[in-house]
Amino acid sequence: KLPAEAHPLAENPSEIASNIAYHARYSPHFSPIKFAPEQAYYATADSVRDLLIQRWNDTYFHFHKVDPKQTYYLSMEYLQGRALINAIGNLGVLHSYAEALRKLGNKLEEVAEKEKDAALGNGGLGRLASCFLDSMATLNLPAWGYGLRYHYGLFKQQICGEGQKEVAEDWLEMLNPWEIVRHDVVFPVRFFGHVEVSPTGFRKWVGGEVIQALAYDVPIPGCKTRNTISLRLWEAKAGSEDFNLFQFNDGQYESAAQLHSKAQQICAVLYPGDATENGKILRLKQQYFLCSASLQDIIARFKERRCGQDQLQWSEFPNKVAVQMNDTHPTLAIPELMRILMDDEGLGWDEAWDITRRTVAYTNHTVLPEALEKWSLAIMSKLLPRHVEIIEEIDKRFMAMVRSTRADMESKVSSMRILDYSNPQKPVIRMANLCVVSSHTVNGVAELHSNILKSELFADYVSIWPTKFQNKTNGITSRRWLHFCNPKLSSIITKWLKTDEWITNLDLLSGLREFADNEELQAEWASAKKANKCNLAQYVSRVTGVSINPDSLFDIQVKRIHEYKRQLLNILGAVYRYKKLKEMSPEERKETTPRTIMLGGKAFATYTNAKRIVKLVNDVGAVVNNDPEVNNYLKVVFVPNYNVSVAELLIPGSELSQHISTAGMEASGTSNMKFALNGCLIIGTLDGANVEIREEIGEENFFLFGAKAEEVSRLRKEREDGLFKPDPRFEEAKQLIRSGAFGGYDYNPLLDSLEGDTGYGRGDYFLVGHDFPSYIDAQARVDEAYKDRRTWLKMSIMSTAGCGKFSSDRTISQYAKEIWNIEECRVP
Ligand code: 26R
Repeated sequence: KLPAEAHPLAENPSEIASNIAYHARYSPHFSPIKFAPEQAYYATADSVRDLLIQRWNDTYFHFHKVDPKQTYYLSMEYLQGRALINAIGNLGVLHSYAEALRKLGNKLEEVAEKEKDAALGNGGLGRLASCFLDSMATLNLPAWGYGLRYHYGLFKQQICGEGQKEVAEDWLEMLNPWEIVRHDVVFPVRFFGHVEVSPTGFRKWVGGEVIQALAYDVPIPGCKTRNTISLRLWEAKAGSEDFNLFQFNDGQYESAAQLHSKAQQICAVLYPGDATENGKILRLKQQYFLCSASLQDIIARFKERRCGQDQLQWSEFPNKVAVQMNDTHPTLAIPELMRILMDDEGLGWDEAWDITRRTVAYTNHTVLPEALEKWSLAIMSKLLPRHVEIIEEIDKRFMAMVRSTRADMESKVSSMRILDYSNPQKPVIRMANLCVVSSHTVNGVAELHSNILKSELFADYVSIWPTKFQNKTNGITSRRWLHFCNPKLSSIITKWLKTDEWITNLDLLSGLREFADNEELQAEWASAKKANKCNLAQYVSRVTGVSINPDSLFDIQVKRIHEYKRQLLNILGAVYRYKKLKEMSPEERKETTPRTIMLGGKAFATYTNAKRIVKLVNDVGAVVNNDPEVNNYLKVVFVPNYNVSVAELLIPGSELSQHISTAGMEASGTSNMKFALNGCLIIGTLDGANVEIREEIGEENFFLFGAKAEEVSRLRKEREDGLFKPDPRFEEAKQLIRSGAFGGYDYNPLLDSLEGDTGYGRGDYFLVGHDFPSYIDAQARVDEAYKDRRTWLKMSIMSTAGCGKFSSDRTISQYAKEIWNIEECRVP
């Protein structure tokens, strides 16, 4: 029975309950027969949206009135996950909503679980963008995100006999209650066509196909503030005038709606496969679509806020607008801004260039050569002929500048310039070079990574622009990644710190240090962890059928599957542990520390070795978990379909997590921060942000192993020269897999990638063989430490206590001050 009336801005439990009931009745998405969790979810989300809309509009109008300098974060990816708990939590009405739903006969957690993850991203880069939005809103910064409204986000991962299977996931299938379509915000975006030159020498891009970009806004509520900012996602559309009714009535259905189907392709999927030429064109279309629509929107807003002024001061633009490019994916923002300023607004090159350079900044997220985007000049010239002219001009002027000011750098010009003619048949555009040349600031995402950028990847540019390069160590939002996902630990922290201010001032966590030895805190800490482990064990049993022992050490590695992240090192370690357990007597086994090793993560659909690793983990698990001699001491579980919501379950229940990439290769990592924040100890290499985490929490609380970044190139060389002597334990582990102990699949090609001399792959490029013995030793130290319960708990508390630095609030404050030059703009 549902109460009938409702107040739209209810904030106490009974008002909220009637508001939810109102939506169940009057904005229904289902037939009016039941009020099960699914129906309750949509009604609850609708009621939360009522709360958000006023704040959201107030924020927009406040920014409009104050007209501060505003940041626009351009990203091809956002990994938002679920929105419900986050929204009511940030609004401070979590308990009222829980109570309201109880009144209606539902449980908030069950209702919240009905929401599908918004997975418009692949991994770290996309999740970082989402954490950043949360911090921008919470810090009351005038800032917005721009992205694309993919219909199919990241695929759903199913595990079958062959390993990973990718299945499309239609997250928009049943209405998305968190978006509002802005039918009045539409911009044309052109593709193909040609450049026309007027008699006066003016250049204009014409012809081709024009697709409309339509805005869908997602509200991003800040924590403990009314500020609610926007994530604006563009949808591609063709107009009714593009529909050829005559052809349709003539039975030519496909050609009648040709532009409609082209428009549909643009936002169909996140990261369409780019092995084919068609795939490349589509990905480039997506990138340009984001850049063009967003810049038109930004410029429209710049003009709107200046209406009444008879002469637009374009030189003011960089004082009002900061554009941050999330990796090179939105690089086309550079030539697009130049094109609009010159061709549409009539500015000269120098003025347009000055404005563009003062507006855009670039964040690099990887040094892996295969992930540095290069676009074929031929493809780009077809799709974006005017932009190619502009890029060529930037390239030409850059070379002229270097040659006139730095004659000593002549030999570097060909590798620094934007166009790469090293293969004259197939010239390419180096997007990272275009970004570095055109941005006022370039940043890396952890201390070590930024130093590698300065000393290697971008070293030559540093000598020209010594102050252009910065570091901004990544961070995570403490709201989603501790307060909401781990309410038990969160309450304990609030109790011991006697305040919940840590939620928006994470440095306060250091106050836990003085209690790290306190027996009472340790007992509470342990009981929260135990409860989270039981919760996780239930989930694992439900999705995999494997029952795991909540008293074993929960050891987790979850992230995209990639050779540099070395899931293979983890599984070889597990195989080695299995072999040793088999060799022990029953009495000896009883002395060991029982472990549950969990791995999860998606492999890119065409990445063969990554998919083999997924299969290997599953195959090892099938043997180990069913071996009655050892399965009380070791379980190996592959957790399928790792995503934001699964992470929210795994991380609070983790005790050890693995961040074991080859030193120098993981730009930062952000899950390392999430695990440590939740009191999980880290076994890891000196890579990415691990270095800084270890510094903050203390080296005695971190299980370190492996080569250092500066040793890697020498070690690779030694390996190539046949100077590497493998540890017998490494050989044993590989041999057991090669012997067929884990089923009939041929793992030789995968394992051969770890050999120096097979001619296959790059000869253990990722140094698994080199790091294996120190990894096994570090794992032995973990086993010993776990036996001493109090020391372990102390280390766990010290991990949480040391994580203040890794708040994305800190990261975003630094971007605001040191790159964007923007200030707080709080809604009164
Ligand atoms: C262009 C294409 C090949 C492509 C390359 C790389 C598409 C997407 C990526 C994703 C990369 C850039 C990424 O996610 N990098 C991760 O960024 C995180 C946030 O800064 C880091 O924590 C993480 O170390 C890094 O791998």
